[in-house]
Amino acid sequence: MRPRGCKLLARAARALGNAESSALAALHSGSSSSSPQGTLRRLHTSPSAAAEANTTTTTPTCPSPGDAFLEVPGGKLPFTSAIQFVGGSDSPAPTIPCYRTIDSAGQDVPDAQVPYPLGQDLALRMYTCMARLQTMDTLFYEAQRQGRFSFYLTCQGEEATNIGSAAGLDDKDMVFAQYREQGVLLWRGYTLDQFANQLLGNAQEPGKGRQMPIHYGSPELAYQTISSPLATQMPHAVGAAYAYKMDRLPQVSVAYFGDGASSEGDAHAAFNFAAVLGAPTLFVCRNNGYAISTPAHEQYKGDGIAGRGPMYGIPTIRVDGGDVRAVYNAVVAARARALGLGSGSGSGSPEGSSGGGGAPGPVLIECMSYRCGHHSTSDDSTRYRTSDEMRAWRARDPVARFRTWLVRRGWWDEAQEAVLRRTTRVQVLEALDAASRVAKPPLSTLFTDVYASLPPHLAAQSAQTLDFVRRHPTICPPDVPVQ
Ligand SMILES: Cc1ncc(C[n+]2csc(CCOP(=O)(O)OP(=O)(O)O)c2C)c(N)n1
Ligand SMILES: [Mg+2]
Repeated sequence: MRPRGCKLLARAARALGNAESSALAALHSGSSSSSPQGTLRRLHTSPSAAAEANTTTTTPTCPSPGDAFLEVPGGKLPFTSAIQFVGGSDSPAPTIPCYRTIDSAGQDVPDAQVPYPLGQDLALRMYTCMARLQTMDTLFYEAQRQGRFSFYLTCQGEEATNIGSAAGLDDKDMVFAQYREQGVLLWRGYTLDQFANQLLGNAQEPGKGRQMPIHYGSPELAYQTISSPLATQMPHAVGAAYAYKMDRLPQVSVAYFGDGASSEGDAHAAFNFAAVLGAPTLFVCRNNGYAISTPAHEQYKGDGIAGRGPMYGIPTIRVDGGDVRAVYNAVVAARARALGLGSGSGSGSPEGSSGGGGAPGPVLIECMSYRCGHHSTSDDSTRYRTSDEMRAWRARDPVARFRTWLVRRGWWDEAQEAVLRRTTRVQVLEALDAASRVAKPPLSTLFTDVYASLPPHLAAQSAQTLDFVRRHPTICPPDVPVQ
């Protein structure tokens, strides 16, 4: 633990109990000059007095055990005689560097650590999923603009973060996503029909249209339903991870969150609980530079989100979120760490321990990227950022970058690209058409599925609503059956 000045001493004094507390109080009142902790008293004197005291006070050569450290319930604190503030502009910590393995031209970064290399099959599976995700996002976005459903948001610019992280997980690891992680679902096998059904809120959608579009959820794919209020998923993820730990299950939970969500109190509570409980949660921050119109530099001081990890006692890594191989490697390594299987940075299979062992606990991964699209279909980002900035980032398209890497290896070519894009386009359009032909859930389902049987007050509300709609038939959209 590090000294944090007088405030901490005061807290420590309270924690230590009466005897030590009065001794510390004496220190601060200046009634003790013989103790080495007399140095603390000098913190409260003027600089010249302190200089004088320095010449007259003798430092004991062999301090008694109680004077070597300040022993507090949380550990041992070394003393200092200097007024030294840490952090902020007084002593900024060095910027945490960004781990990458493929450069912006799609070439291997020389000497990059790649403990979990991508074989051809895995690399191609990851790439096709990224490209399908990009095409799906583009078409769903356009369909929303045509008025076919009410809301959409893309993850353009963050495809590598979505797919690299999803591929690094075990498919049973419980995902608590924010909302811009549709690639994780796609990776796990959520079909285009399921996406389209959810977006249109039809009767085939398990949520029966009671959630906004993009609020996907799938128990079969270990993907908790999206919750609109930011960061609420983060403490839930910690709870799930703690349950895994208590049940001795070899799973982690994954909390995805944005740079904006990280300002919520829930994010801080989640970090602290996870660290203290040793809960195997992977905190995957998608730092895409914006929280709607709020740029990252107005969101936080300090070294981004990664800078917070060590303060909570959480092993942390910052990754180039546009480099899918870097994200994958970081997540596989982090998963091993979280499960107490060692440092995770050694060689080995994703499932295997890299040796060493250790206590389970959370890991924080900050993926640096850029939100290439508008926040959502309700936003126009040209109002708050320049077209030059957007153009520069779109030129760094993570999908194109990985494609170049694959082409260099002879694993992919233009003809394959054209087929993939064309078939995905057809499949997305077919899924949209099919979903549009499915009836909407009956209005009566508005009241079901919370209780096993409808309690009297909800039964009364249901009857009243249905009666009202029958008397005013135009009030309900024509494609929504009443019963
Ligand atoms: C508690 C809460 N406050 C505000 C909002 C409104 N809101 C929705 S998305 C968003 C921005 C979130 O930004 P970030 O976490 O960086 O995610 P990104 O959209 O960039 O992926 C805000 C402020 C909300 N949904 N919940
Ligand atoms: Mg953001």
